[in-house]
This record gives sequence, structure tokens and C-alpha cells, in this order.
Amino acid sequence: MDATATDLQRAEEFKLKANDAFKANKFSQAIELYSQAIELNSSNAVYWANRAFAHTKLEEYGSAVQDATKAIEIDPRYSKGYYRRGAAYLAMGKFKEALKDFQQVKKICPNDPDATRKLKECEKAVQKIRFEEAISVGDAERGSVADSIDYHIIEVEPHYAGPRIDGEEITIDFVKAMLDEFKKQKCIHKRYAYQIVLKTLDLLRSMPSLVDVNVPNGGHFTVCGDVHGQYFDLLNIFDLNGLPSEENPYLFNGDFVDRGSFSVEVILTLFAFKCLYPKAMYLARGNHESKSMNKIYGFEGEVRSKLGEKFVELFAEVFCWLPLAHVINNKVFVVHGGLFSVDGVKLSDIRSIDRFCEPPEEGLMCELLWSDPQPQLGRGPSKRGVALSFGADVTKKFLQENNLDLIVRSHEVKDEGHEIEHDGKLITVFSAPNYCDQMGNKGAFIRFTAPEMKPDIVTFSAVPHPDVRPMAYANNFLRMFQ
Ligand SMILES: [Mn+2]
Repeated sequence: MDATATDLQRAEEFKLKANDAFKANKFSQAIELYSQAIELNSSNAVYWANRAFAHTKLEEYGSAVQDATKAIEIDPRYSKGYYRRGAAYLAMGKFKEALKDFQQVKKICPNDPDATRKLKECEKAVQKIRFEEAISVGDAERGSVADSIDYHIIEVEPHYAGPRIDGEEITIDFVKAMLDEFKKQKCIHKRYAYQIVLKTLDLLRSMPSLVDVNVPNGGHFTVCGDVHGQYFDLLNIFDLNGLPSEENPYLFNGDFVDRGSFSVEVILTLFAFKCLYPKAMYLARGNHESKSMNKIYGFEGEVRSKLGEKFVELFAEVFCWLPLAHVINNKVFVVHGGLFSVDGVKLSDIRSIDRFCEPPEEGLMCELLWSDPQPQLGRGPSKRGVALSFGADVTKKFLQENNLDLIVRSHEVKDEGHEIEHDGKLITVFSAPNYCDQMGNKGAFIRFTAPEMKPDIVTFSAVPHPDVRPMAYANNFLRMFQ
């Protein structure tokens, strides 16, 4: 049915409201308003392209590609359609697809200096990636980077004024001094950074892919979500909830790094506590503990700048040893992303995943790291364009079949730092407040007390940080599209 004149006018009103919401960084609201505009008039390419941009802001790159493609179908001469799709492909690391779209933009607007510049940057990036692929040795052939490092022979210069580790043992006094050093935006000596990372690697290597955590009666246990390089907010969590210790154990549920520009500080802090209290600091892999993400979203650049090239490879290796999921007191299943494209997955299937690899593009490991819950029943395509979305029935069935009570996952920014879905059977927890200095959200963590294991959610706001903006170390040309 064709839209009436009134419909067209109302659609325009929704678009204007959506644009305002977008400018106020209220991206979910903007998507809803653009959707209403589209419902009234689905043949306006601008609505689709704008909604694509809002999806990009929420990291829903799959939906962004879909919307931008629709805009292109409606108006093949509309350069913004290609532009938005190119930017979404870029964010997904699909550089070749992105390049094609930017070439199209350039074709439509041959005299636009901005389009020319972005196309050039994209060409450079694709070339760089081809070059890196050509010179990179297969993981198997290269062997372990960790095995090639002996930190004992690295000398600490007498003029080094930072904290020192005496011998083999990392102490709480050292860790506290390190936290203070990081606060002052100084780094620790590479020797000690190696020592922390290598010891962590040894500890992680001995852990299964699915880790059982036991909280004794009367004891408590804290689960945190994404930190994303927000070191000063991490310190705030410790101020609010206490430093990790044997009496105050933590699980950090992946996405420690990327985006925030204090990712090196975050990862060394978490790893140092892992070394100090192996039984009171648990770490799970997130989708950002991977080479492909770290290349795009800042961690690789930050590591190169603060610690040097060798650590880039070393962190990539350690990340491959991070466990994929945890079960607390046989009741609470904790994972970064979510559940699976197939029914009937048992905890034993997760335990037996051979995890030492970069996250694959499909299968159980991919889905654990990338999936999201959805309000509809059943399963649906992922808004991100990776893995899938799963409904309350999928959650319920998995819990029942594995004799569990609750799923805790992270991976999605939430206004209140958390969200309870699927009839109370699934909680999202996200611990990076005012994510990317932009989203205005709260952070949260969950405290469980045994034996009841009732989730007690604590929310908190962002604290100030030194003037280094998020993505400061990220790929230059990706930043142009943010
Ligand atoms: Mn994530």
C-alpha cells in the first residue's frame, strides 16, 4: 500500500526526532524512531541509511549492513548507503567488502575530498593486511612465543624507579605499587610485565575450557562484565567491592581490552591478581581477546606503544588459553556471549572444546563468545553478523538439561549496567560505565553469596580518567568512521 501524504509527513517527524536522539547518543531510541519512520514510508533511503548508522554505534554491524543494503537498493545513486555499509564492514574487519563500497562512493562523488581521502586510507589498510598475511607464519610453524622468552636474563637498569619483583614471587605489595604506578600513567619494567604474563599463561594452560568454581557456604563471589580498557573504572570497582583476595574472589567475564586506552593497565592488573590468587581470580575469554579484534580496536597498537612488538604476539598466545565458561556452585553458568545454534549442548561438550586457537567463525566456541539473547522465542540471526540470537526457550532448555539455575553473560552495553531477561533466567552484566566516553551507561557487577547464590546487582557510574580518549591507539582509519 502506498503511503499517504500524512504518513509521509509523520515519517519525516519521526526521522527528525530520531536524529535528535542520535545526537544525544541515545542510539537504541534513535533506532526505534527510525523504525517508525520506515514503517510509515519504507521507500526513503535516508531512513535506512540513518538507522544503519545507529546500528553501527551499538556494534550491531550485521543489522547495519542490512539497512545500508536496503538504502542502496532503494537508491543506487545514494552515496551514503555505500558509505554506511562500508563503515560497518570495516568495523567487522571485512576490509575487502568495505573497499568495494568506498570505491562506489568515490564513483558517485568523484570530487568529494572526504570520500577520496577515506578511499585512500582503506586501500592502504587492505594493502597492509595483504602484506601481513603474506609474511605471517602459520601459528603451528611459529611455535610458542612464550617458550622463546626468558625474562630472567632481562636486566633492570639501576635508574628504573618503578616497583620491582624480588625473585619469582609476585607479592601484594608489588601489585599495589604497580596499580599506583599505572594511576600516574607510568608503565612497569618489561621484565616484570613478562613475568606476570608468563606466569598467567602457565596458570591458564592448566585450566579446562569450562571451569567449575566452588564458593563455600557463607562466602561470596563477584562477577564483572566487560571492562574494555577502562582502568580507572576497574579501580573504582575495587574501591567499591574490595581488592581481589582469597576472601573476596572475582570472575572477569571477558572483553578486558580494546576500545578504552588503558587496556595494558587493565590486563596486567587482572593477570597480576591471577598470579597472586589463582583460586580467587577467574578470567574468561571474550570476543575481544582475539587477534582480529585487537588489530582493529586498539589493544594491538597500545601494546606496541607501551610494551613493544613481542608482547603483541605474547598476549595473543595467552588469550588462547583463557577458559571459555565458568559454572559457579553447579548452579550459575557464566559466559561472555551466550548459547548455541543447536539444542542439546552439554557442559561436557563445552569442557571438551579444544580452545587453543583464535575464535573460529562458527561452532560452539564462536557462539559462546559472540551470541546475544533476544526477546523473541527460538533463534534468530545475530544483529552483529556473527553467531546468533537466542530466546528464553533456548535458555530454559539449556538450564534444564544441564541442571542449572541461571545464565550470566556480558558482551552488550546496558543503560543500567545490567539487564535481567528470559523470565529472570538470564542476566547481562557490563562493567564499563560511560562506555567509550560516549554511551552514558552505568556499569554493574553481581555479587553472589553461597549457598543461596541469589544475584545481588551493584551499579556504579563512571569516574574521571586522564585525558587519553578511547580508541586513541586504534587503527587510524577506522576512527574516521566513528
Ligand atoms: Mn564482547
